[in-house]
Order: sequence, then C-alpha cells, then structure tokens
Amino acid sequence: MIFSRFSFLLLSLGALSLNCKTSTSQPPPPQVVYLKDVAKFPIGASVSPTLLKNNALYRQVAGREYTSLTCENAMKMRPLHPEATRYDWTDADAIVQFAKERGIRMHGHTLLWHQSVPDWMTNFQGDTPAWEALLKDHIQTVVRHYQGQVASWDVVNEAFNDDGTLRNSLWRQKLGDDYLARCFQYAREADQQVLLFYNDYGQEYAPKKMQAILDLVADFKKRNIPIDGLGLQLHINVNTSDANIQNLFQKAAATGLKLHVSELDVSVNPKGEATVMYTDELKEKQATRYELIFKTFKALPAAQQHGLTTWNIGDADTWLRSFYKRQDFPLLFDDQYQPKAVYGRLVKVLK
Ligand code: 9MR
Repeated sequence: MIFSRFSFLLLSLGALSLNCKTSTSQPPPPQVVYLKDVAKFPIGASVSPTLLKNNALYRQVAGREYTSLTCENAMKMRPLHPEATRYDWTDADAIVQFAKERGIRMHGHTLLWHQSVPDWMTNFQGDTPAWEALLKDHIQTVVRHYQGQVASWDVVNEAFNDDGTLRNSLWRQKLGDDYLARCFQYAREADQQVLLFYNDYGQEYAPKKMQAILDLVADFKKRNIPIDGLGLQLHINVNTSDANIQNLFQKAAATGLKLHVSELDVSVNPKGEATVMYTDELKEKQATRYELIFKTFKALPAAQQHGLTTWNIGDADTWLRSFYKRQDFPLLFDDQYQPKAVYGRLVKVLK
C-alpha cells in the first residue's frame, strides 16, 4: 500500500516534468477569463486619454477586457474643435490608435450635444445659413477624419427633455426643430458605411422621453432619414426597478434598430450622501442591476446587439464622483483596477 502510494507520487512527478517540458513550446493556458473572452457581443468602456497614457494598470485593463472603446470626452466638440479654423485631434487620435493596435472597435461620441460646446461656437454670430454651415462642417469634418476607424457615431446626444419636449438647446434655437434629421443626413453624406446612433439617458425612468425617441425613429423611417441605432445610456442606480429596465429594452428593441448600452454605471449613492458605506447589501443590489442588464442584452437578437459599454473602467474614474462631488462605486473595477465580485457574476452571465 505504502509502496503503491509512493510509485503513484513518482508517476505524478514524472507527468508533471513531462508537462513542464511540453509547456515550453506552447503558450500557457490563460489563467483568467476576461470579459471579452466570454461576451458574444461587443463589450466596452469609455476611456480617458490621460489615464491611457499615464496609468499602466488602466492601460492594461483597457487593452485586455474590451472589444469596443468610446472616448469619454475626447471626441466632443469642445476638445476636438477648439477654434473655428482649428481641430485638435491629438487625444482622440491617441485613443483610436490604442484601439487599432489591439483590434478593438471604436464607437464615436458625440457629433452634437448641448454641452461641451466650445466658447467660439456659443459666441458665434451669424445668420441661419451660417449656423447651418458651421454644424455641417463640424459633423462632416469629424466623420471624414475617422472614416474607416470609427464603426459608429452618436450623431446627436440628449436632444429631449424628460417630459418628451425637444430641449431648447443652442442648436434648436439656431437651426429649428428639424436639426436632428439634418445632422443624421450630414453624417451619412460624409460616410456611407458608419452606423448612426441617437443617444440619450433617462429613457428607463421618463416614459415621455422614451416615447419622443420612438416617435423620432418612426418619423425618420417614414422620411427616409438614416438611423441605425439607439444609445441607451443607462446611468442607473441600485433602486432602478426591474420593470423600468425591461420596459426600456422591450420598447427600444421593437424599433428593430441596433441597441447600444452606451454609458452604463450603477450608482450606490443616488441620494448623494457625503460619504457612503459600500455595504454587502448595496453590492448585492448593484450586482443584480448589472446582471439584469447583461442578461436582457444577451437575450436580444444578435443583429441588434451593438454592444454594452460601461462609463469608464474603475470606480476611481467615474464621472459621478467629480460631477456630483460625492462618494460612489458604480463600476466593475475598484479604485485599484481589481475586478469586483460583480465582475465574476457577469462573467457567469456572459458564458
Ligand atoms: O463623463 C463625462 C464627464 O467626464 C464630462 O465632464 C461631462 C461633460 O463633457 O460629460 C460626461 O459624460 C456624459 C456623456 O458625454 C453624455 N451622457 C452623460 C455623461 C455623464 O454626464
């Protein structure tokens, strides 16, 4: 008995050394499963050029987890078009290059928004045709610059109020109610292939806004205005109801358009307490919100799954902390870029 155990040990050691020999000629099997290994649809995050450049850990996670990236800010009007006759492509190009080197798809965000408008545009003096020319030039210059490098664009971002009325933005004031349609037409004229999205938040809690977006889609289809997809931002929180999430996906999917969960994060501090304990209970609630969204997205027809993008990577990078000046932990990676427990649960959902 003792002898047979001893010989088993020897045999095992022999097998181990054999394995060691063969493993030198072959790459070792991957130790960990990353999101992109298990997701059957594009999985992404928005990224910052500064962090990509200066933070090795951030760069590593961005490069290994995702199949789609969005610039959190770098492709917005203000950074990209600082003066009337000058575009600054530096930061956005660096992100596009990062993605290209790793075979990662780029989603463009955003050609037109009421925020992040450069001062020279806000102060621009001109008649309606001059404003129209400014808008067309911006959209077409940016779309052409990234032709073949950006797969899809948020053409217009957040044009509706929660009550479903058209936001009285600079663009509406200068160009009239139908400016949205012309933005999509200008983008299509500049690039026949790129996918064109309308992107907004709050469709899960504001039924009138959701309806306004569905009406816009129906109107575009009737008038042959090009639109390929809807961006559902999904800046939600631990209290967002199952029904709201399911209703959003059901209504959006019924348009037949591609869907992009474009800016996902799940706040654990929606009331904005100065500090918040990230308790097990909050983690559990947050995980179930994430799971529901991943499961619902996974169940969509493949042709409608444009992708699922979180709004930046680690809790340290979230806009919720800087914008609301509050503590929050809304993402899948912690402040040190370690995957949180919710990450493991989503890997299981994706498998
Ligand atoms: O996360 C972005 C933050 O860093 C910027 O300061 C802000 C203004 O440009 O925009 C934030 O991103 C927004 C996105 O572009 C559109 N949907 C809402 C996002 C959060 O405010």
